Amino acid sequence: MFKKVLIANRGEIALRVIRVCKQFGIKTVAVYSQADRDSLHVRFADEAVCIGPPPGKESYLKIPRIIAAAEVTNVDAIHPGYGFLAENASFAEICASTGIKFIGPSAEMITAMGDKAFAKDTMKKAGVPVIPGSDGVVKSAGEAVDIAKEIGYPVIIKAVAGGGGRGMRIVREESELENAFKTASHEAEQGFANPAVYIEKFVEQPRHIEIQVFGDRFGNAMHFGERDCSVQRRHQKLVEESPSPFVDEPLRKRMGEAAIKACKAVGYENAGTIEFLVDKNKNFYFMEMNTRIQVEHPVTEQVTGHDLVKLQLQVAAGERLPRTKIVARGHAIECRINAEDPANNFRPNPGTITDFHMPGGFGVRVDTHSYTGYHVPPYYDSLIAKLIVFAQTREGAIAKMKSALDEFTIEGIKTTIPFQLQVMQDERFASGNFDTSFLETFQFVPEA
Ligand code: MV4
Repeated sequence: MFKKVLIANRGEIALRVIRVCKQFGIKTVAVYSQADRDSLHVRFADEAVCIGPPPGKESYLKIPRIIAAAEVTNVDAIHPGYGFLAENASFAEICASTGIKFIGPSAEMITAMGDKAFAKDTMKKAGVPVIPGSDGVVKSAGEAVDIAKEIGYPVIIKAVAGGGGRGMRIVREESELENAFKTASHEAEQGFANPAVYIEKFVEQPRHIEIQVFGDRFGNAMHFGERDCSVQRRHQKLVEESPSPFVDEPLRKRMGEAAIKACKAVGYENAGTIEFLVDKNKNFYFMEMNTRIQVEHPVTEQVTGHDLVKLQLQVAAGERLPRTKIVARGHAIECRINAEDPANNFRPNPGTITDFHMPGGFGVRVDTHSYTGYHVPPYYDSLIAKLIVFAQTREGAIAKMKSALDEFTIEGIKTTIPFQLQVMQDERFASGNFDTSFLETFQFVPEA
């Protein structure tokens, strides 16, 4: 096992990694920006190195500073967390060439899966179902028109370098296509310095269901079941759960097998997620592979009983994946508590938390870096806590989430808690009859 690990991240995920390191007796190094001097990841790590001014671009994204911090503290590995440099292939490459183990997949893998058209093509060749569409990049508007004629409208144009909902355009008829193609390509150039786009059939009102996978360096691959992430607003997930209320045993088996096939086809190492779109007829299609540990990983941990961050360290250190059969039991739900005002278009609401009291009890978990007196900085994402509940049934989990949200006290700033409380009381959510369009029609009542 590693002797010393640097955590190239902040917030709750930095704490999550530090805690696992402590269990292994691994020394930890935190890096922090000037805005995070009073953060818990700085306090709980054995050493801490300031890497620059508050903006992410000048600190948590500054590769040379992080590598310098790793070298002066003499670590043998870096955990990137999620966001920031977690899916930056050059960072993974520089780690490797400096003799520091990047706790995640190889740089080549990050590059391959970061090219969404290449990833899709790779999965198609491996026999994983993909959405009908272009074979790779579409070079001209004329070519797009021909492909759309074949697959039928509506279609969606996606940036090869996009992902997570960025750089997409839905086209409902041929007259809109040429314009949409040009704008999409232009936006992709502006946003990702890569104008390449591809085209596929637009799946109406799909569910977003993803499979947690793991690979080791011996070519073994396994999955830990699914997470339903359909409750999202403008591609920001607000509630996640496992298992999915929509997935029955045959579908679970098919999706799990497809995810393992995907993993093995590319020789994937470490934690990954295969994102699928699932239509109302239970057809599922590969969408993207995320090459990192995800925010919502705790729901999978609660139902499978496996510590996924611990497994990341073990696999990175060269251990084999466990041979135990993964059995999911019970039901877990996570709410992402953001410092945002749900009554004002989810506007970020940084500031000082004047009172912070966490819910507790059997089956209640809070992953957070917040505390009374903590200043939520305006520079980073607005996640201030993840509330995860676990119960034997979905109904029980919803009831537990309601009371836990109700008990959660955060004063001084606006949070998404009132919104999530109303989601928990929504009839469609309770029935499990929702898709990715759920929050578009959901009515939040601020004064309720
Ligand atoms: C789609 C789609 C419908 N059809 N692709 C959004 C995130 C990115 N990973 C891909 N996304 C979508 N791709 C086809 N062919 C609908 C979405 C989509 C979506 C997907 C998952 C969760 C929420 C979503 C919200 C809007 C659109």
